[in-house]
Amino acid sequence: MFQKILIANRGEIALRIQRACRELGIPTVAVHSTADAEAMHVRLADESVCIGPPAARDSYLNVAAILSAASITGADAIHPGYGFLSENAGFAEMVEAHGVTFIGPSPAHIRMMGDKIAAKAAMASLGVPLVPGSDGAVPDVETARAVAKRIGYPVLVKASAGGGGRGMKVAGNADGLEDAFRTARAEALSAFGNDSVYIEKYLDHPRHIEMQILADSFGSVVHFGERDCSLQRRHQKLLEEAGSPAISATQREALGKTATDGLKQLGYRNVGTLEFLYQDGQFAFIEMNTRLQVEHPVTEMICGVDLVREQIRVAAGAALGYDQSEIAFSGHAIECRVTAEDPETFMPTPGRVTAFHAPGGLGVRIDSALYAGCFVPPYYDSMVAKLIVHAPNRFEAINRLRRALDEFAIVGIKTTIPLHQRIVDDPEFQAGDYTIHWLERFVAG
Ligand code: MV4
Repeated sequence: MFQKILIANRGEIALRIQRACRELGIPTVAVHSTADAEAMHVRLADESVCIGPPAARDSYLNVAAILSAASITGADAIHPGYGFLSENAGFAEMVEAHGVTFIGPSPAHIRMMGDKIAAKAAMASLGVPLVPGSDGAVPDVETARAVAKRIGYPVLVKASAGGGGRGMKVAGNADGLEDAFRTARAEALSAFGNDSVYIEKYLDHPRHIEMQILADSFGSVVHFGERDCSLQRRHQKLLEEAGSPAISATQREALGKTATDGLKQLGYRNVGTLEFLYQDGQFAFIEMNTRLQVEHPVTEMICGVDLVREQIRVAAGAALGYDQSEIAFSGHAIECRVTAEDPETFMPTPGRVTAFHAPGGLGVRIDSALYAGCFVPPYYDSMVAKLIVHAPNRFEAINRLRRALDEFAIVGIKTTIPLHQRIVDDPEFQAGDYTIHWLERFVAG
């Protein structure tokens, strides 16, 4: 097992990783920017190192500073959390080149899945269903026209280096195709330094459903079921559920088997998530995430697994020690991402938290680095707390979520708690009747 783990992140996820380390008996090193000197992740770590000024590119993305921090503290592994350097294959390579274990997949797998065209090609070869589209990159408008004619309009032009919604353009018909193609290309080049694009049939009312996978270094791969992440606004998820209100245990089993069989053939290790669009009873793979995700707690709650502990164990060379038949799903879990934003305008609201009271009780979990008196800096992601509830079924989970939201007090800054309260009271949400477009309309209307 590792002697000391450096956590290359901040906020709630840094605390989440520290908690897993502590239960494994592994000391932790926090890194922080000057803006985070008083932050909870620094206070709770065994050691801490200041790695630079507030801007993320100078601190949490500063590879040389992070590697130096690992070296001077004697850390033998680095956990990247999510965001920042978590899906940076070059970083993972450099960590390993310094004789430190990167707690995550191999750099080659991170790189493969970061290239959305390569990821789709790999999944297709492994028998995972895709959205109809181009066979790889589309080099010019003429090819784009031929592909669109074959699959039918509307189509979506996507950046191969994109993901998370950046660099996508819809063409409703042949007249709009050239413009969509050129705009997507230009945006891809300026945003990612890579103008490679591909085309898919545009699905106009899908749900976003993702499968959680875990693999060890010996070819054992299991899944922990799906999460429904359809409730998002401008590609920022607000609420996630496990399981999805839209799919049956039989569908879960089938999709899980497809995903685990595929990743076993790929030789993948550590955690990963396969993202699917689900529409009209069909699943289509779109992307794979090679990191621990923000919404991992809903999976932990229904499976009774500590995914961070599992990540650390398999990175240290341990075998899973269990198989799919031993993973049972129990009840329903829902997560609300509470952000420091105005609940109507979504403008960030950094500032001093003057009082903080977290809800508690049966089936309630709070993952947050806030404390009374802390300062929410303006430099980073605005998520300040995750409220996760677990109950025997979805109806009880929603009831518990309403109760927990009513108890939650964050004073001094505006947060999105009032928006979450409105969602929970909505009959369509309660019926589980929503697609990826539902929330945009809800907040507009
Ligand atoms: C799509 C799509 C419709 N059809 N692909 C957006 C984020 C990126 N991960 C993929 N995305 C989409 N791809 C096809 N062929 C609609 C979206 C999409 C979306 C997907 C998941 C969650 C929220 C979304 C919001 C807008 C668009």
